[in-house]
Amino acid sequence: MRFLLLVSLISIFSSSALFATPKYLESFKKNYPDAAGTKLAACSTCHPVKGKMKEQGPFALDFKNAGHNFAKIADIDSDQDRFTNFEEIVAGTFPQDKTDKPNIPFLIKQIKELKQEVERLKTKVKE
Ligand SMILES: [Ca+2]
Repeated sequence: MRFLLLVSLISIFSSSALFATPKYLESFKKNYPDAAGTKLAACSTCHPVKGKMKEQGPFALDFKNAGHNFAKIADIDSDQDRFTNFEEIVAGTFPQDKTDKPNIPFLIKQIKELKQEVERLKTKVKE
């Protein structure tokens, strides 16, 4: 009985899926700190089917194919909804769900604020 329990525990803890998800979720939060407190900072951003962690959505597959590098998939539209993954994450919508899209006026406002911040930083660098 103890042997079976030990074998089960080894099997569970050696599963790469079990360890991979929290590691990549932490990486996601570091790459997108503003998304840390949103619905996107959850397993469902990469695993859209609840309870089926082995199933990966298009965002997760692009992330995997890009060597687990979020920067490399920022300009990709993983779910084919005409918004890049970066735009979706900034807007707080799922980059793996084509029915969940950014609100255009919100996105335009965010882009204007980012451009103003870039100009402010450029001015500061020149000083
Ligand atoms: Ca989407």
